Order: sequence, then structure tokens, then C-alpha cells
Amino acid sequence: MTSPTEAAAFPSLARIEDLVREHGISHVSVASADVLEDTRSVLHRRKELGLHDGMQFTYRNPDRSTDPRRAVPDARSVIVAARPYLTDSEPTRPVTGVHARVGRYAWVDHYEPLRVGLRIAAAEIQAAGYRAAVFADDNSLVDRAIAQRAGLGWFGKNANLLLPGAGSFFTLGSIVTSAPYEPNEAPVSDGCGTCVRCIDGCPTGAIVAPGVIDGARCLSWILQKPGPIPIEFREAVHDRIYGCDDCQDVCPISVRLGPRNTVDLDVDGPAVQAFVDAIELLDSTDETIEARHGRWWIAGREMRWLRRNALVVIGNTADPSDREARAVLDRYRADDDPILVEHAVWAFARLDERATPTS
Ligand code: B12
Ligand code: SF4
Ligand code: SF4
Repeated sequence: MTSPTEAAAFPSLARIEDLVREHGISHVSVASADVLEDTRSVLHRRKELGLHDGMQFTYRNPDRSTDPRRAVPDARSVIVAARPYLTDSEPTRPVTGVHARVGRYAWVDHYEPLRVGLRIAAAEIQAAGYRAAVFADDNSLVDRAIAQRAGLGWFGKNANLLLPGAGSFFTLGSIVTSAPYEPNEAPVSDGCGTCVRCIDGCPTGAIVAPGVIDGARCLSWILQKPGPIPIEFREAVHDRIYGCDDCQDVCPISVRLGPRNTVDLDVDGPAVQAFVDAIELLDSTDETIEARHGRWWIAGREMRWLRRNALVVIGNTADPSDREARAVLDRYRADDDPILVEHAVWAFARLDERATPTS
């Protein structure tokens, strides 16, 4: 690595924008690499209050995940990027069988093209003699906070970063670099106003204050974390197996403006996992499940947690007279795994309850 005085001119921001656009990245801006002090305090405070519900990620080491210079010691700036994941059309829901729903952000791997685009740009910065490291959905940096500092958007009451004129259906990533890009930190003013639709629309009441998520109530985390799904949230899981979109699907800004920024995706193509056949998953080996869904974040990479979710989906959504569904639940009532047994028993009882609705 050469010293900055020996280094060649680093690529302009316009050049970076051109490079990453080919990978679907639509928004780019720059933040300083200073410590994210406010976010550090928020992480510590939420840990103290237990709102992280044991989550690690950026909570594991808040002092590290809020300091870009822990990742790149002589970092001067952070180039922040956003890539849309909303699609122009909705995938077709299969009409037969019991199908579990996947959150939009996980229909395909949207992080990989974001990282690929950023790595190509980082390579040009490195070629000019500077350090540059790419982070996206990594434990090393709080992506929303650095993007907010770079003026890419504002924190919605649903905690997501909303981009002006575009909404929140974006993944975020960055290049932490020793190159001194000029920060563009003009703050974006709050666009939520008096709206509270996401707070009212969250099926579990997980948005406990504007911008504050209680991890223990958030279905997105409940479906990833280890252990039994708390009984009080099982009906709210409804047909979800991974991810939850409700607080964005009810957001008038994201719904109205999101379609201006979409990703090119054949939603009914073989690469897209928008629906998962719950019975087929429960009949599959761990190896098969991992081959299909291993890119998802599942606690300990243990496929039993996806089986657990699939059992709850069957209880909530299968036709109570569906023999195949009852047969698979029966098999799981005799499983070796006590957590799966308990979820199968619950699902069976839920089917019975749904078969005899109270007047
Ligand atoms: C842990 C994590 C989760 C956890 C916890 C989420 C959470 N809200 O913290 C779980 C598993 C629940 C989760 C769910 C989801 N996640 Co997530 N997740 C992360 C991860 C790894 C860390 C987030 C983090 O540090 N949280 C800690 C807290 C402190 O941050 P925060 O909630 O954002 O808090 C900020 C606001 O509260 C704000 N704030 C403080 N005070 C106030 C006051 C007011 C009034 C307001 C409005 C705001 C505000 O400042 C805080 C600090 O910056 C990031 C990737 C990364 N490395 O950053 C992705 C990330 C945040 N997730 C992402 C996505 C897409 C999702 C889901 C939409 C996926 C899904 N469909 O299920 C949901 C959305 C749930 C939600 N409403 O937040 C994207 C968000 C993109 C965006 N446009 O915002 C990220 C950035 C990944 C990425 N690189 O693209 N996620
Ligand atoms: S992701 Fe779902 S459960 Fe979590 S806050 Fe949003 S609506 Fe609520
Ligand atoms: S639903 Fe309303 S309050 Fe929530 S993020 Fe969207 S605009 Fe803001």
C-alpha cells in the first residue's frame, strides 16, 4: 500500500456511481468516517433494556460496529450505496399445497450484487493506492446509521431508512476507505410527519416507539432465532417462514414511490424463492433444506428452525381437512426433537380449532 502522497488520484464519485450502477445500485453518497456516537449510545441503551433480545450482529460489539476506523484504520470517508429490491410485479402464489411466504428482501440474494458492485468500485480505489473495504449487512458497521449520515434518507417510524422519492425497499452497503472523498452529509428531513401506519400495522406490536423495534416481538427476528416461537406470536406468524414486510407494505411512501425504483427480476422464474412448499420442506433432509435456503440467516445454521416455522405455517394456513398436512404433523408429533414435537402438537390443535370456528 502506498502512502497517500504517493497515491494516484482516486476515482471520482461520478466514476464510482457509473461502476456500481451496472449492478443495480441507484443511490450513492459519502459520509465521514468518524465514530457514530449517537448510534453507539442507542446500541448500548437497547442492550441494557433487552430490546436486542440476545441478537448479536451489530450489538455484539457496539464500539466496533459504530467506528469505521476499526475496519479500516486510516479511514477518511465512507461511500454509502443503496440498491432497490422491490419488483415491478408480484410473484404468482401457487394454488395447491400449503405455501409459506418469504420476505421480499430474501426472494433472491440481493446482497451479493450489491457487494459485487461495491467490490469493483473498491478495487479501483485500491488500484490508486488507498485502502478500501466493502461492508453490507455485516456485523462491522451499522448500515442504516452511516447511510443516514451520508444524507441518503431518514429513519422512518418503522426503523427503516427511507430514501426521498423512493421509500425503504432498499438494501444498504458501503465502502470504507482511506481516500478522502468529500462528505455529503446534508441531513434529509423527516418525511413521516403524523403518519403512524407502520406502528398500527405491525402484527405483533414490535414498534414500541417511533424508530424502536423490540426484537423479542419482531417476526423477522422470531423466525430466525433459536428456540420455541412464543405461543402468543404463533398466529401472527401466519404464513411467514422467513422475513416480514408488513411495516413496509403499509407504508404509503414506500408503496407509492417504491415502484419508481425497482430491481429487474423475473419473479416467477426458478431463481426466486417467494413461496416455500411447507410440506415438502418438512419431508426434506437437512442437506436439501440447506442447499435451498442456506443463504438465509438461520440461528446456528440449524435447519430445525425452518422446520419449526413450517409447522406453524401449516397450523395457521392449511385446509383443516388436508390429509397430507395432518399426516406430516402426525409424523412430527413423534419426532426426536422436543421443540418440533411441541410445535407439531400446537399446529394440530390449531387446525382443529380452525375446523370448528366459534360463532
Ligand atoms: C440486526 C438487524 C435486524 C434485526 C433488528 C432490526 C432493528 N430494527 O434493529 C431484525 C432481525 C429484526 C431485522 C429485521 C429487518 N431487517 Co435488518 N438488519 C439488522 C442489521 C444486521 C443491524 C441493524 C442494527 O444495527 N440495529 C440496531 C439499532 C440500534 O438500529 P435501528 O433499529 O436501525 O435504530 C436506529 C433508529 O432507531 C434511529 N433512531 C434512534 N432514535 C430514533 C428516534 C426516532 C423518532 C426515529 C424515527 C429513529 C430513531 O437510530 C438508530 C441507530 O441508527 C442490519 C445490517 C447492518 N449491519 O446494519 C440489517 C438491516 C437494518 N436490515 C434490513 C432489512 C431489509 C430488514 C427487514 C426489512 C427484513 C425483513 N423483511 O424481514 C426487517 C425490518 C425490521 C424493522 N422494522 O427494522 C436492512 C434495512 C434497509 C433499510 N432501508 O433500512 C439492513 C440495513 C440490511 C442492509 N444492509 O440492507 N434486522
Ligand atoms: S418486520 Fe414485521 S414484526 Fe417486525 S416491526 Fe416490521 S411489521 Fe413488525
Ligand atoms: S408507515 Fe408512515 S410512519 Fe411508518 S415509515 Fe412509513 S411514512 Fe413513516
